[in-house]
Amino acid sequence: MAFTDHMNMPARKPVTLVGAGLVGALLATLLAQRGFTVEVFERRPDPRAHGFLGGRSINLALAERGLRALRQAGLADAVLAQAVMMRGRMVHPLDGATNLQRYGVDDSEVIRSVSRGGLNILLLDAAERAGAGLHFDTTLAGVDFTGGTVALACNDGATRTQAAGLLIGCDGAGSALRAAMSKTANLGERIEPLGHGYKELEIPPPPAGGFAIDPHALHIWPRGHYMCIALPNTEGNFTVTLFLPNEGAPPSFATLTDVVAARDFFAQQFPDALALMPAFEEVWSAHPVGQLATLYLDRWHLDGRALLLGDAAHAIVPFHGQGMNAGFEDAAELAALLEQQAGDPAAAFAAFEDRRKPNADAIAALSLANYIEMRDGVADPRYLLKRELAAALTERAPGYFMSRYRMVSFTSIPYATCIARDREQTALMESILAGHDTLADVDLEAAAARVRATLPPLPEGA
Ligand code: FAD
Ligand code: E1W
Repeated sequence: MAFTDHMNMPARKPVTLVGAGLVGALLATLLAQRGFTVEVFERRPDPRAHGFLGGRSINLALAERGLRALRQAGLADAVLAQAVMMRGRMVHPLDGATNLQRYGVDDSEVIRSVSRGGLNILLLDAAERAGAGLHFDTTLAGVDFTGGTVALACNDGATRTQAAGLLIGCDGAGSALRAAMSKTANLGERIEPLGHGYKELEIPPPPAGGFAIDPHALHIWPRGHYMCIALPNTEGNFTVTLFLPNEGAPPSFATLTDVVAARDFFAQQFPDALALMPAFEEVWSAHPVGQLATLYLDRWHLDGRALLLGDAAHAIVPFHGQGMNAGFEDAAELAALLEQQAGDPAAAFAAFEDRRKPNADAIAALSLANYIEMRDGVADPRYLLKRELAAALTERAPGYFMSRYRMVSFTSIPYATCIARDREQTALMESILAGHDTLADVDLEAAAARVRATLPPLPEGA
């Protein structure tokens, strides 16, 4: 039961948050800003004191959904000040003839490259300013759901037990809270490995300064069953990521048995990128191969006791650059629900799962599909024709036609709605293109009129 009488506010249970990564630090900020008591426990040392130890991708693409959540915390401008704008994808075919494909209609529709470490530090500072208590070098080791306590292991080897508040897990794909919850209830956990891994490399700034390649693009080297991408950093370097099958016919990580084979592979397939990586051997040898998988759960919460969000609830493959964005959307939604239903966390958790789960499933599917689309590079003529028509309809029927990429990246239309809307638009485009091999003999004004007559206006969030 929710009370609105402020003199009789229901006691707000203190929040015990596990994980001070990107999602945990933002959620801590949003909750503390709303007056919640928040204690955060993070396994790693404080990156502000020890230098950032983050693994995985060094740079991340931030899109509208993530930015919107940051705006709610009052942090958007500070983040944008340390981000690099990316206008589109720069495709690098093997013959070296690059071309920039714009993401949006103009520079209001761009994504941003941000440093994971820098963003984490900014968010930790914000959480502390808002009043959250941050405890580093502290690992969640177990939960007693009956007694309502958590076991915390400190780096010095000591373990302490303390009362668990409202337990919220932002502890990533390998979530310890999820493991603890699974001992009490069946969460329906399913992990689907992609079978492909990734290796992070680097293009440093040229000796004369500046950037070695266009800084205002996400670079993609599509090669069929695998690809490289590069995201710019404010310091002039690029984080390059190779995505490649783990096993099987060459090339795969299994067949790149040593750094000589790796250089050989790059010389054959990514000669322009290799030419910009003077320390290729060192970097290749220093960085492990990361694994990619999709995590599905049937349940994200245990009544009003514990809840998972971000990667802990729905880790996805990175090919749409939406994992952090989705996690930030989670954090904003949860903060709003907990504020509205402060006296009834079980109801807030259930509402959160109801609203977010269909959208988590949707972005998981979109991200898997985007790997195929990205690495294929040269698309078939039918696909190109559809893209051409989509561009024409975007111009002629704004408010009614928006490509799936733009809906995902530049709006807050729920991910599941993006898929449904895209299906309707695609069916209509196929009908418009029936019997045509080129746009030359398609009446584009009539096509746009048909779009406006057939489809409802774009949904809320656009
Ligand atoms: P994490 O960032 O994993 O944070 C979890 C935190 O919990 C960590 O700090 C960890 O130390 C801590 N922790 C773990 N266990 C415990 C414990 N037992 N006790 C206490 N603390 C614990 N997303 C995008 O939006 N855009 C991109 O461009 C993008 N690119 C990506 C590229 C790659 C190669 C990969 C792998 C992912 C990419 N992502 C991207 C996804 C993004 O990295 C994740 O979705 C995001 O980091 C999830 O944040 P999180 O806070 O949920 O989890
Ligand atoms: C983005 C790791 C990563 C991050 C991304 C994207 C991609 C491919 C990858 C998807 C995209 C930004 N994408 N780019 N161009 N078309 N789709 O938009 O974040 Cl691999």
